[in-house]
Amino acid sequence: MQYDLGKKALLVTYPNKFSILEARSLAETAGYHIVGEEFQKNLTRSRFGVGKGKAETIKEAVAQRNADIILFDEVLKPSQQYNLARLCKVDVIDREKMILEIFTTHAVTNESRIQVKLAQLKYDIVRVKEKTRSAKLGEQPGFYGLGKYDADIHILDIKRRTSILLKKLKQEEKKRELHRIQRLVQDTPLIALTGYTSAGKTTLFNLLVEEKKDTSPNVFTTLTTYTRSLHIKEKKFLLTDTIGFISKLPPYMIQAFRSTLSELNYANLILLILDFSEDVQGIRKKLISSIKILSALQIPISKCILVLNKVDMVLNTEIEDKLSQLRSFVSINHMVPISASNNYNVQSLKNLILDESFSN
Ligand SMILES: Nc1nc2c(ncn2[C@@H]2O[C@H](COP(=O)(O)OP(=O)(O)OP(=O)(O)O)[C@@H](O)[C@H]2O)c(=O)[nH]1
Ligand SMILES: [Mg+2]
Repeated sequence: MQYDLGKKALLVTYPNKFSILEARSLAETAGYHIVGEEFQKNLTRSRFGVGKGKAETIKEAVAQRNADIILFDEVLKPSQQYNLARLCKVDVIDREKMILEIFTTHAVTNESRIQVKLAQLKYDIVRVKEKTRSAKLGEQPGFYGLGKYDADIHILDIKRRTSILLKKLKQEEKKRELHRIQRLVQDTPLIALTGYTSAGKTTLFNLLVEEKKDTSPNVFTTLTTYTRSLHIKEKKFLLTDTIGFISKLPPYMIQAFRSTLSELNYANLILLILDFSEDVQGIRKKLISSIKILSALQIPISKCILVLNKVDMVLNTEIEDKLSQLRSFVSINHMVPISASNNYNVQSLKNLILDESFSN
């Protein structure tokens, strides 16, 4: 029997473990079947993203592996995308497009669907603008057959659709605001889970509030914010699960998901979850980029408890060493190693939540 494994893709990414694992996960979550991989240190060269020699190697690999598509783990300009596609005779999808494809299939609420559409329009407008620029310069007239008039109409249309969607998004935000006001009236502290995609946020959410939301090793399993009541001893909290972070997320996408992430702004306490089973370098990278995103949202790190999840996968002898290495490069008051799937040390986390919320 034939199984549909998705399009056969050749993955082009950076030659380090962190990029490779993340790119594979992105590609698989977007539904591609990886048939080959090529690695290159620089994916931002002007003509093809890679140099001419590497572009030829990619072309050969595509033919050899019979790939239908190239997944390029970097943001490409339309001209680079076109050059590489023409050389290799297959479509090229860049990192941004891959992320958009995943968002499109995972968005389930009104709000996240609007956000995804807005991000898609943003992606399109950048490309239409570059096409008209290149057309004016007389570059690649065949490909950029779009006349100035057509392009202007296209841009106007994108702007019109954007403003309609922004109005709809405002309405959704108003609904969210109402919930917030209700919460304030009830005076219930809000705790938000945040961190990299696949760190185990939803697994911890499910454990704490006895839910059954989807969890999986794929990236971006959760695209929608959920809030549930949480009781620790006699005290009532609200717990929110949010969309995960990913490295090199273009700023406009953070912008697009701002209203979902804005839950974080209203949280009294933030549980920043990291996968403690990764090596210290990987954890450090993710921690730094999480802190960057939080500061872009004007959230002070002092509001965070660092939750080091998946400690069941770390050797006992390594735990202390890893903890002290982490302490040496970030000054966060509280770090708690836990295992959300094994319910290990989760009680310490709950005690800390109680202490923190009373001290605030
Ligand atoms: N070994 C181990 N695996 C865990 C633990 N917690 C979660 N996982 C696994 O890690 C994977 C990701 O978990 P999720 O809870 O879906 O992660 P998430 O942070 O919600 O991910 P996104 O929704 O994609 O942002 C799943 O396969 C979980 O089973 C843990 O404590 N130990
Ligand atoms: Mg999740």
